Amino acid sequence: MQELGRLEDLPEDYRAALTEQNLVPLWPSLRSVLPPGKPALRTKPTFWSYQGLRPLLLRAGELTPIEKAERRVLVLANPGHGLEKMQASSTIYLGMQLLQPGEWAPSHRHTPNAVRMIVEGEGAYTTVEGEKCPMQRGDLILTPTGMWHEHGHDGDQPVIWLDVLDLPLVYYTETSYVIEGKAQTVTAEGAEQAYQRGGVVPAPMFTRSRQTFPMLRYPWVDVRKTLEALAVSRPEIEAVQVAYVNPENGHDCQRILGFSALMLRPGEKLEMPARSTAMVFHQIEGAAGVSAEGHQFDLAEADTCCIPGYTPITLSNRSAAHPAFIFIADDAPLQKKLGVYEVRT
Ligand code: 1HN
Repeated sequence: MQELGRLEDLPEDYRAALTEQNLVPLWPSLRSVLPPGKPALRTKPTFWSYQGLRPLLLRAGELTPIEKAERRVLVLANPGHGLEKMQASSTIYLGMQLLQPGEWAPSHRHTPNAVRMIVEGEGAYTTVEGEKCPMQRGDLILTPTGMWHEHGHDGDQPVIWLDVLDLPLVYYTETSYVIEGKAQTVTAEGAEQAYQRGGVVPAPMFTRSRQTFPMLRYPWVDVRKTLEALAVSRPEIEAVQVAYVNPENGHDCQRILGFSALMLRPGEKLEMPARSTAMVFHQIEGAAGVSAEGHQFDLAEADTCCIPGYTPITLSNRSAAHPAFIFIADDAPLQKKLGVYEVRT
């Protein structure tokens, strides 16, 4: 590839004249914005230990009252982006949030989309647009763009969950903002029961739901059951994996980030081809190894890691006796809409 002229090759007065008129020569920067064959990736393989962060999060509960935090969160930041940017990848934000018994995180709505993967504790709930969603370990709860949400806790132990947002992307597009609101009135509970079984959806008087987000809570008990059934009924499939989708139309459950759950059978090793998306892996149950680019992360329950895009990844179950369950987040829905999604086999 032809080497291009450098900025330093240009006379001082010419560079100053360009700057004066807010002009920039392309050629000194062309190779860096358009590198050959593969993007320059800021996202670094990064691991966050739950046992490591948990005491610090509990201490935040003592140091900062909920009223002074609104959302009491430690952000899982990728050093490749700079910790202050609060990014796990170019598009994904991750945070571990703590709610103590009796605390309330007030109602608001914002443009970034969020999901919560519940990690620990009983008795907390999120109310989303009037629908009360109880939080149980492994549940996925959506709070999509523009929808009111608040968190409460009637239990007696700390509750901790993983927040996954498309905040870095929405912030980058200069569309990120919040509106504060009053406590919501609960108008629905257990709404996900209407979608208990794939293939049948509510159709009162032959009318299907037109909601963009018909299902807000994906209970782990059901997802786990589905994965186990898949492992038994389809022993030949390469990956025992399910996608979190809109049950009315089968599309990804949110527009920017995609979510799935994967079961590694006892002793199983899974080679995944390089994809253009960075990926987040969070251990729901069991123990898995995640290796990529010469890095090897051993995930125990509630551990999380991030692997940059364009990288083959090997997942392995570290137990020969028990299945391992992993929650996966990526930005494939966004990349597919943009037309830049690739799988390199
Ligand atoms: C947010 O609204 C929540 O509602 C958590 O629990 C984390 C991070 C950035 C922006 C908004 C929540 C968030 C957030």
